[in-house]
Amino acid sequence: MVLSRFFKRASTEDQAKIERSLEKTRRGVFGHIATLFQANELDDFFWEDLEALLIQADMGVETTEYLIGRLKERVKREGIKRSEDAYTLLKEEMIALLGDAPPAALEQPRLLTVVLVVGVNGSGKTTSIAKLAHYLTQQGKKVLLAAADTYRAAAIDQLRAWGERVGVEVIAHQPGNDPGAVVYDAIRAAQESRQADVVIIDTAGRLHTKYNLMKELEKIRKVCARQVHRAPHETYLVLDATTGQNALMQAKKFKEAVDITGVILTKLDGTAKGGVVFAIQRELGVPVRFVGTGEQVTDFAPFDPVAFVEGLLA
Ligand SMILES: Nc1nc2c(ncn2[C@@H]2O[C@H](COP(=O)(O)OP(=O)(O)O)[C@@H](O)[C@H]2O)c(=O)[nH]1
Ligand SMILES: [Mg+2]
Repeated sequence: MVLSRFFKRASTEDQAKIERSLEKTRRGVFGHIATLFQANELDDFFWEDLEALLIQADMGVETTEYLIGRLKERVKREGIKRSEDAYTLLKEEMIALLGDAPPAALEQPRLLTVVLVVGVNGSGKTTSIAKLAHYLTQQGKKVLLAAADTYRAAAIDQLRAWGERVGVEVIAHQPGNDPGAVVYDAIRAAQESRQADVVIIDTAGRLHTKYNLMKELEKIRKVCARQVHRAPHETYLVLDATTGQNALMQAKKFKEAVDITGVILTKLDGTAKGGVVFAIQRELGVPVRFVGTGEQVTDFAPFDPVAFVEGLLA
């Protein structure tokens, strides 16, 4: 595919993980899309069916209309008459929708990188933090985790358990303590005794009181910025792919409260849809940076637009 050369690709192994995790949706709604392109005239019925299927795939109305507009324009310009000839265009335009993300701050060399992770409970935040820690450890980085979800003792214990499993130290306080104080200690430890390269901060996921959430995240961000130049360098929002358009709503709310730099989209393996990725990128302008492809710690990959689209549309 022509477009693919413009993107930094994930490793072959990670590409395979992404494609494998999309089996459900490849056999589901995106399978229907592939079938639609097999032998059809590019008439009004075709475009209506395509629109309905894309919306069903969680792409959202706005993004669907944009994509169909682009396709129609190219079909006309390139004089394409049959749907099978438009299939490659569909893939190209879908990749283009995902492809213009700026380089990740996580990739840039820095003395200490601080990553703040936010998202509602159950989205896969703690699991993703463990996976990200493992991923970075594999790259030779020293990682430290900060248990700044101090509201529930179980949340601290869960992070500790993951820390042990992936061999990464967890800085934690007693339940109920100030999250800012945990972050302060974690960053200090990273800079001084532990000499870590990356600190990843787990936060509470309560969304029902936006004001409190905003205040708490703002405080954590201030603690980060005071200790490390321009920290947090990344603020990742964790979204559950199986919640579809609801994930998009959550993302909008979080974006109002905090400056999100990227999305970790979990449970790709559990969705029969997957189109929400396009809506997140287009409607929020926030790139998907990593995806969760299963429950194991290695079921995690940097997002790869080409592998993603190839996984949806075989
Ligand atoms: N299948 C699947 N399950 C996941 C994935 N990521 C997280 N989970 C599961 O989602 C549930 C909630 O995860 P957790 O990390 O505790 O969510 P948190 O409340 O946001 O911290 C757990 O049962 C995880 O095993 C994923 O990529 N795929
Ligand atoms: Mg958690």
